Amino acid sequence: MVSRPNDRGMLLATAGVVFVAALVAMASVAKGQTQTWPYDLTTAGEDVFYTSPTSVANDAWLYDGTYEITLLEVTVSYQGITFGPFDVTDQIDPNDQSGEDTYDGAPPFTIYDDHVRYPDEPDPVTFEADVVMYVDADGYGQIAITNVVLGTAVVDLGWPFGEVETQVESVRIAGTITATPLYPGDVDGDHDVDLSDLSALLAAYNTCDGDPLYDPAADFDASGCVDLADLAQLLAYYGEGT
Ligand SMILES: [Ca+2]
Ligand SMILES: [Ca+2]
Ligand SMILES: [Ca+2]
Repeated sequence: MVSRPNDRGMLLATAGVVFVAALVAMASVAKGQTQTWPYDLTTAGEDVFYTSPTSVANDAWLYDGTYEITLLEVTVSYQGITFGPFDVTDQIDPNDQSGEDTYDGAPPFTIYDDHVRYPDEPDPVTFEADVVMYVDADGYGQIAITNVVLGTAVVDLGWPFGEVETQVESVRIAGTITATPLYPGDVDGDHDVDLSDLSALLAAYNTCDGDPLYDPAADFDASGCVDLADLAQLLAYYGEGT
């Protein structure tokens, strides 16, 4: 007996392929309000923590998250005298200085989680710590810098000391974290993907910009037409937020 794939199965199989492309360009996905959290933390060897003063909506099923380090400063000591702060921002590996990605909701989700060591082994350590940046379940941005090790750094202190090995006394790190809630598949903007959204998309199905029934809210990838790519995205997220 030959089994024949039904139409729905075919559609979903096709949708799965198109979905990958749809994810790449979610140009007109419903978005919540972006939260931008500036942080400015200094450690003299102790663990330091940051909690954002505001929260991002925690009901989304996808988030755009970024982090950026805009300032890295160190103070050092030599023979009991403190020097600095020295701006060493330009010594951050560009790959570590900023990052952007999308994260599955609902929160919590982690934006950055790494064991930082500068410089790399086997050089003697200047700064070492576990750094975690995340959005907690309530939508607040959190940073934890723990297991801090302040080591030594060769610094040119000028006359009369010249270039000497100093002890790192404190490290200051400042920058921003941002989080934007995304509601892909939500046509009517009520933060779920249900039958109303499907109906709205189907009402605009196979229309393009200029057609009376074209609905830009259903054209998730902003391709100018409401088509299979958009339907695929809606189906991929169907039931979210309900
Ligand atoms: Ca909806
Ligand atoms: Ca709804
Ligand atoms: Ca489209």
